[in-house]
Amino acid sequence: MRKSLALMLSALMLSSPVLAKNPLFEHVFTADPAAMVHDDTVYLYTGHDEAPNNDRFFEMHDWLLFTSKDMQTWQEHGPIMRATDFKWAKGDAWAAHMIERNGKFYFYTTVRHKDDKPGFAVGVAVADSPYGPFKDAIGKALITDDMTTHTPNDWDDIDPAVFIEENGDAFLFFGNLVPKYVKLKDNMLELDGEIKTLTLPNFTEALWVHKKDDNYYVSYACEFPEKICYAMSKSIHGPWQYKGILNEIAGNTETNHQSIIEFKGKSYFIYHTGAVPPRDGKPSGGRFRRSVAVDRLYYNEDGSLKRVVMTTEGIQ
Ligand code: FUB
Repeated sequence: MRKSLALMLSALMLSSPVLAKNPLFEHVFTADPAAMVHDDTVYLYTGHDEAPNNDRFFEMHDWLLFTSKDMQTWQEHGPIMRATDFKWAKGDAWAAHMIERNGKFYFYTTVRHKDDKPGFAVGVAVADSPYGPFKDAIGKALITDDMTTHTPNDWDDIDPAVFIEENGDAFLFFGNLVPKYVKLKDNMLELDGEIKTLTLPNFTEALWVHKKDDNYYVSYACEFPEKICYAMSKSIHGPWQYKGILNEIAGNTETNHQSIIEFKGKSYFIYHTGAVPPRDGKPSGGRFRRSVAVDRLYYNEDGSLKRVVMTTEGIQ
């Protein structure tokens, strides 16, 4: 029943395909890309900026899904979930991460918790299909602000990113100003041990962990306005060797947030900018009206990363 609903949803494509260029989409504001490769398809989950202008703060209620089989045409599927689908959450559908394990799709995401556990929290939703329907997997937050005390800020436990080792060990990375990680139990729904910190220069937020050959990479938003920096290691537990800037300030927004994927033999860097120009009297992009973009990512022979060249043309 659930599977057929998912198939119906995937068949219900909201519009004709969007051809690639940067930013990818102009009819809707998208931020905090969380890309996943599954079954020859790129699933691009994004936050959804709905602020009426650029002079207040984020207004984000739900997460959107776009898919592509060639990185050049994108199909829009609409919202997969609202922040308030977590009954314990007040709202604020901030950055998320999707990962598949044993045929189930786990959506780890940032939301603002209700006042019994004030501050930002990490929740986890689960579905049998990457299209959903997603439901809160544990009926409570996985991480709450009171579980870490490294900063006085109530937004220091945001931006989850999950990495699964080849031996099946899964780790949840997250944090603002202080980067943290914790092992997950095999069920992906419980913490397995203490929350540890990483040492990463100029760390702000937006952790993303990936591995290529025998190198582990952690990339993250650094400084403010945010660039993307990265570090490398031979182990998921570090030590992490800082390698410098991977992507410069992305333009017309102080935040940045990246996904790194490998798809059909090529590597891609997916990020957001504030680069949508004013159109037909509609407000332009900016700090609270961001838009996702994609460019190629290239490795040097020693495994280090070449700095990303941001383009207007996107993936051709
Ligand atoms: O989109 C809201 C917040 O802005 C995200 O959680 C951060 O990564 C930054 O992009």
